[in-house]
Amino acid sequence: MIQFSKNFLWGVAASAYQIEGAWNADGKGPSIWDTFVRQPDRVLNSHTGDVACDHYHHMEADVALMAELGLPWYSFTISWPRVQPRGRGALNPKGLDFYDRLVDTLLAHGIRPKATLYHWDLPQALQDEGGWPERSLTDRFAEYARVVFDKLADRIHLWATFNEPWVAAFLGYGHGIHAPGICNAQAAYQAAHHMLLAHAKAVQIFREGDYDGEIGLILNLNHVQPASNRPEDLAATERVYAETHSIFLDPLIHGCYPEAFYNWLGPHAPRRAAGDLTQIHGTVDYLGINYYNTDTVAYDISGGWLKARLTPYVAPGWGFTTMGWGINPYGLRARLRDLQTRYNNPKLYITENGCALPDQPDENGFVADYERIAFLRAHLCQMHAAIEEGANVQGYFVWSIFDNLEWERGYSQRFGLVRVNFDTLARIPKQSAYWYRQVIQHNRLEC
Ligand code: PNW
Repeated sequence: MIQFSKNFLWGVAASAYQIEGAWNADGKGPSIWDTFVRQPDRVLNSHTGDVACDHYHHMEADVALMAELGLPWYSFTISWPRVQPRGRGALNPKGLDFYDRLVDTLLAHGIRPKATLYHWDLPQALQDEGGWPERSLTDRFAEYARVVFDKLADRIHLWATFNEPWVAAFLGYGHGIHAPGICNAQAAYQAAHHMLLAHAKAVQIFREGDYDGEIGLILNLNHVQPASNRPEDLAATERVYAETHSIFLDPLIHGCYPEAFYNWLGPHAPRRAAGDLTQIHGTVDYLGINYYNTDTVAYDISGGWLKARLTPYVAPGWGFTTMGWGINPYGLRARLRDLQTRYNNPKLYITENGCALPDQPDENGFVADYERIAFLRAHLCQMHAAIEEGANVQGYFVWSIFDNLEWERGYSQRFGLVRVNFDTLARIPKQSAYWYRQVIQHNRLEC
């Protein structure tokens, strides 16, 4: 039996583009995802987020359902083009009002809000100016952050600037898998650097504005392990670690850049202005960690600019999720221990953890997802073991409350604790939702 501390935060997470729908309602401007999903063959089955779960129009009922499921915290993200349709200047009062009502509805149901400013849906108008490789976007982001803080920070006290800047920069600008679909290594590193700088500017506004609460950054830190002890495999693993961890964590926490890695990258390394580092250093009150899977890394001369080949690692007795990701609960513990030793034991929240599985609904649409329960239980047990070993983890959020649009994979992946029928938009809690309610209620579980 493992027991969590009295103040441990329990919640669920979702993101704007993946659930809201209402893509052009009430004055919302287009985002790079609205553009991307309309281009041929970018998204599986040409699925779009035009409707998604239509959370925008079901918000009140959705919050009532969260309350029924006993959820103390809800982590959502704000769509920049809903608030500021062109990414600068004029605000869209109806867009801001949606988040205002969401926060009030959550609080009225006794659910605490956690908000993220950027989960990949950049206003298209800013992409037309060059997108994240353009340094001027850092000031646009800071302006947007101030607007949102002014409206909502009286009631939201837990903030994140960016969700997974690695994904936004590298899948968006480096590999072209996500919007805006650009393949340019230098652009990706430049975008990542600008996201860090934009983060720092927003945090400065938050701190100087004397808003009450914590602000941090969310990173996807999957576990990576070398395929062997051969020096070339160790070096390849270190490069993957550098791209996913060090380029963000070294400046944020140690106040330095991973220079050896940037030298190795040569022309792909980002341009940095004097003073950027000072501005970025020390700008997280906490780190959000999204953990899903583990990869084994081998040196491979054909392995892209990192010269690395990643193979999913599956822990003994486990298998793959429908994403093709290897399940490895021990990887979560290893990640947390690594942050403890390499990055001064920062305050952490697990801001996403969960799995996409081949859910089989019965004739009533009910899913008895015991595999998802096993996945979540095992990860909670490993997280708890890391806490016992000294990792400073203060909360945990399941990805996700609802089945939703899994980006380039469309609706083919089901991550929810609640099943969504995308024809009728009916929501039906799965077995895992009831299991999670019990865990939260008792604040403990059997490992
Ligand atoms: C995260 N990768 O995405 C996101 O924050 C969510 O929006 C998403 O639905 C969830 O995880 C499940 O995929 C990731 O390629 C996407 O390493 C891709 C990667 C990692 C995280």
